Amino acid sequence: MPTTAAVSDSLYESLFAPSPADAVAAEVRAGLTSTPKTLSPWLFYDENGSRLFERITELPEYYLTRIERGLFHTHADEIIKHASEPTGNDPAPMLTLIELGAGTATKTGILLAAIVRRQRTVVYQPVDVSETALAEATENIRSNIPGVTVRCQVADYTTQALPLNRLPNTRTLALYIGSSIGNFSPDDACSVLRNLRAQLLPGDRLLLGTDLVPGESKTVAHLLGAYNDASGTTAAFNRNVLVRLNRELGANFHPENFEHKARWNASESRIEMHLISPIAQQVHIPANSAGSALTLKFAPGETIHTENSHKFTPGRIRSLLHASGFTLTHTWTDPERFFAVNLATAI
Ligand code: AVJ
Repeated sequence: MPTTAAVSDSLYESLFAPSPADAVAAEVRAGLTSTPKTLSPWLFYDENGSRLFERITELPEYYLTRIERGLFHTHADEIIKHASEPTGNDPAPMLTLIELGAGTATKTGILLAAIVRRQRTVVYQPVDVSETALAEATENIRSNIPGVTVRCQVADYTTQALPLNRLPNTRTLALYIGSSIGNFSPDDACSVLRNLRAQLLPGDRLLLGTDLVPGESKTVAHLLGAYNDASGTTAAFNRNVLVRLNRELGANFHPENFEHKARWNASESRIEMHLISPIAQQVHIPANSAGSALTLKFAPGETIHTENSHKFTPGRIRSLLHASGFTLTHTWTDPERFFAVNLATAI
């Protein structure tokens, strides 16, 4: 049963999951001893990194958040109407909202307000790895939108069971917005959505936000600008991962000795972020729970690949959803087709 599994899984996780410090040590060792060197993007989001990301979402060049928010403003009632559509066995379903990687949930309020207009009350379950972000989300929603009951859950939604405390006769609408799905390789994106699907019932809905490939109006220059902004905020966000490793692992990176670089990889349809070492240098990481001390050597021009941000075609979105157990039913995009919000039904 979904409820029992969720409870015992989270109990198991709280008893036996590696502590975050161990997870950082293990992830960093694996990534920086491989060729080419990599660091996983979840490492960006310490307190300072989360703050820098919030600033990125307000930059003029970073169109993703602005356009997605605009799509919600324009289409929230229509999105919620379609998500609440009656089916044979469920003539007037009430929605429960669950959000993967909710962060501070600033855009979600628009959708919650539309749900409350339609059904008066709603249970909202934001899931995130960051406890501080969830506290902010809860405060933000509780004080601004009457009728919402917030039940937050700290969890890694990519692998863990979700807190679906389903009331009788409700339909779950799962939100996975902001193009967070873009951080995953095509195979991993499919696994994340399948993990979600496994915890839903047929007829439940998914609202997926996806950044789009360049097209008639959108150019590669728009993409590169969004990941290499004039104020240097994205560069600071990228380098902050090295600051984090110095603080948490006692490493001795000189972040100013690494250059921020965003490049468009057309064959993989993704923006890549790298930290380039323009000079030969060595970095030391003391022994930790993941193993003995490390001396890392960087050749001039060598990079650490810190992030992939995949960009989608409509066909790719459709096939990814289908391969994960969903059917795409509606897509909303801006007139210039920079970004898409997609509604799908669990099959
Ligand atoms: C949070 C993964 C959607 O890929 O655009 C922003 C992260 N990285 N600027 C993205 C990010 C650099 C962002 N996602």
